[in-house]
This record gives sequence, C-alpha cells and structure tokens, in this order.
Amino acid sequence: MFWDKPLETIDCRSLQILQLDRINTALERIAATPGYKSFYDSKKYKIKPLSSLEQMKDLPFTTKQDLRNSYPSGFLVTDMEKVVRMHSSSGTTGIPTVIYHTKNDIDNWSSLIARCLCMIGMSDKDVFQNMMTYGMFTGGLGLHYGAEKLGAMVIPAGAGNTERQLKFIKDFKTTVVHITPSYALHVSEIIEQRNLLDGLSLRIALMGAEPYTEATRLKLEERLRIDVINSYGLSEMNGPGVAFECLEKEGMHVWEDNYYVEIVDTKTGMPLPDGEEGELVLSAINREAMPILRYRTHDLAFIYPERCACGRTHRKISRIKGRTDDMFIIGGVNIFPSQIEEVLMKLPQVGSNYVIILSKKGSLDKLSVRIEVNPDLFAGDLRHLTQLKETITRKLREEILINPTIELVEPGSLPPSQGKAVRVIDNRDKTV
Ligand code: DLL
Repeated sequence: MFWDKPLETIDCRSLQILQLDRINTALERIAATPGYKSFYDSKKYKIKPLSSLEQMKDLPFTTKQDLRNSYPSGFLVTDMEKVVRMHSSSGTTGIPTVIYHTKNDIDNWSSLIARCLCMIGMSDKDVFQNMMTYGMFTGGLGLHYGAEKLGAMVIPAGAGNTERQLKFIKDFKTTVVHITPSYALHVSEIIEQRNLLDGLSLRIALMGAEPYTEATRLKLEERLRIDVINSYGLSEMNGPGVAFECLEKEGMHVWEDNYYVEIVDTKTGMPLPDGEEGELVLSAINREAMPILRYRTHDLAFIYPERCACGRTHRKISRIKGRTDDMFIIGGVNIFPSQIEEVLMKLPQVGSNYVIILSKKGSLDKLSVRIEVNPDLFAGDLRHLTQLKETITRKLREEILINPTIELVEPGSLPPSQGKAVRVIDNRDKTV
C-alpha cells in the first residue's frame, strides 16, 4: 500500500531534479543566515547554487561536533517564532545537539512516518503501542505523530514497566509495537515463559534505534510469530522515518525526496558506488527550520544497486553493520559487536541478553562474553552447558579470529535493556 504513490514511485530523473531544487533552496537559505554561513566560510566553501548533484561531493561534511559548536541556537535558518518543537540528543557524552522544527517540518516528518507505516500494511484499523521513550528522544513523538496521521489508535506507553506493557498489549489488543530490539528480546522472553502469545493480537514490531542482526530478527519473529520491520533514523535527520523496510524485508528505503544519501569511504571521505560498504552520509534537504547537508552518521552500510520489487524507486540501504566508533580492536583484529550477536542469536539455547567485556591481562587484550542461556541447561546434566560453551567459543573464534572467554548465566542475570542496550563494556584502562 502507498501513502503517496506518485512520490514513492517517482522516476529517477524527476527525483534528481527535485533533489537539486531542494538542495539549492537549502543552500540559499543557509547563505542568508550569517551564523550558518560562517560555518561554510570557516571551511573555505563559497556557497553557490549547484548545477548538478555531482557537485554535492564538493560540499564540506557536517559533523556532530559542528552541531555542538552551534549550541544552543543551532543551525537555524528561520525565525525562532516559526519553531514549534525541538529535539535534542541525550548529551551523555558532552554538549547535546539540538534540532528545531517548524510546523511544516513536523507535518512533513509525520507524513514520512505515515508513508513508512502504510508501506508495511498498517492502517487505521491498527492499535499501535509505542514502547519507545517519549521526551527528547525522537522514537517517542516521531512515531506517535505519524501513526496518528495514519489514523491508527496510538497507545503512548513509552519504554519500560514491562508488566504494564503486557497488560496494554493484551487488554487493548495491540497489533503493532514500536520497540528497541534489545527491549523486544526481554519482553518476548517473558511472553514465551508465561505462554501468553496465544491470547495476543500482535502482528508487527517496528524495530530500530540500535543495531541488531538478521539472526536477532529471525529469533524474535519466531518467538512472537510476527513480522519484524527494520527502521533507521537519527535525531540530526529528524529521527525515525529516514529509512524503513518494505515487506520485501531486504534493505530499508531511504526517502530520497527528503534525504540525499551517500556512502563514503571512511578514510578518504570520497563517495563510493552503490553496492560498496562505507559510512552513510545524509542530507536533510527538505527541512524548513534546519537543513543539514552531508552529515557524517558514522553508521556503516551499503546502498542496494538493484531496484526493489515493491515498486518504490527510492534506493535502499542495508542493515547497519555498526557504528565506526563502536568497532573495537582486540589483538589487532577489528571487531563489530554485530559479528558476535549474529553468532549468538543463531543458537537456540542462547537467551535474550549478552554483554561483551573487554579487559587487559598484562599487555594482552582479553575479550569475554557473558551470555544468558536457556534455564533448563542449569538443571540436570551440566555436560550440556560445557558443550554449549565449547560450541560458542569455537563459532566465535571462527568469526572473529580470536579466542573469547565465555560465561554462561541464567536468564535475568544481566541488567535488562529498556531502550538502547549497552553491549560493550571496555575495562581495558581499568584492568592490568
Ligand atoms: O535512534 C532515532 C530512531 C528512533 C531510529 C526510533 C529508529 C527508531 P538517535 O538517538 O539520534 O536516533 O540515534 C541514532 O542510532 O546513528 C545509529 O547508530 C543507531 N540506529 C538507529 N536506527 C538503527 C537501526 C534514533 N535500525 C543512531 N539499525 C544511528 C542500526 C540504528 N542502528
């Protein structure tokens, strides 16, 4: 189903004309805003209209630090009176980044979300429980407004309070949930343990805001007998609604009429052709309050070179492999947490939670993984536990080429996640 068929199936040439026009409008408004223009001056870039999209690669990148430097007024190109909402990053690692929205921006963002939801067959008949944090985090209000626009019945549950979530899912016959994958693993485990599934009407879970692997998707789909749909976004580009899977479930359509998408080489910053993996660089080209051009996301992905069978012409990005800054190096080997997750979640005995701990023994780096496993393994013959430990060690060694220390623990031993999970604890500077 389409929310806006002409735009979703727009031909390549018309899309490029639209993009160029929107980028040039954004540049014009930036040039007219001294605070924002000075950013380009400092990069020695003289703003002028682009004659083709080819010239996008000459624009300097924008980084999180650039946004922080502009705190609190932000790269705002409208009068503050026209702003109706702001969102901000958590700011746990320094000055927060602030994004402002006009009424048109909010309307537009809501339509993009409605487009995503319509694409996966949601309608006004659905009961939508938003189990993501409300407030500054965009997973709350962002999805909320889009789902309302679609006409679904929205339950603004927010994250956490699992007992209440389960009661709502049952009593209001929730059909679609929006949840982080790590919280979904936790909630689904409880549903399974208590045998609640048959009494529920769940059919779809929209999942994003943190990386997860295909094996995790399959585990959750099997446990809950639902479709899990991948959703990608970041606060700097509004939040959710940047890229979303269609029912083909292979890659996420980037709404290219609103976002100009590039994949660049992480070292050289040069654009890479479709099909090659690199860092995702995004431009919000249709934002009234705060256009942002060539934002370095630090997320690793590739663009699918082929057209999608669903009929939409907007290109698709792959599942995010991880963030460039999430990668850790152990004994000279580059490792992404997703490589470990993929191995673990393929094993049926593995439960819902795990944590990777990095430490130092003498001058050597050590990698340990603490994993919650099926409680039956702790009863009766402990050989099964030993065997599982050996299997996990071997499979991980094959994948990441180093020898991990594995610790198997009972479900509930690790702190459950309600939002974005902390998967890696790096104690290397605290251990000897
Ligand atoms: O996480 C926005 C969002 C909310 C997306 C709800 C999807 C659903 P931030 O807090 O700014 O915004 O974090 C953005 O989260 O750069 C990625 O590293 C990561 N991320 C988001 N979605 C996915 C996903 C929201 N589907 C950062 N897969 C991004 C992998 C994701 N990583």
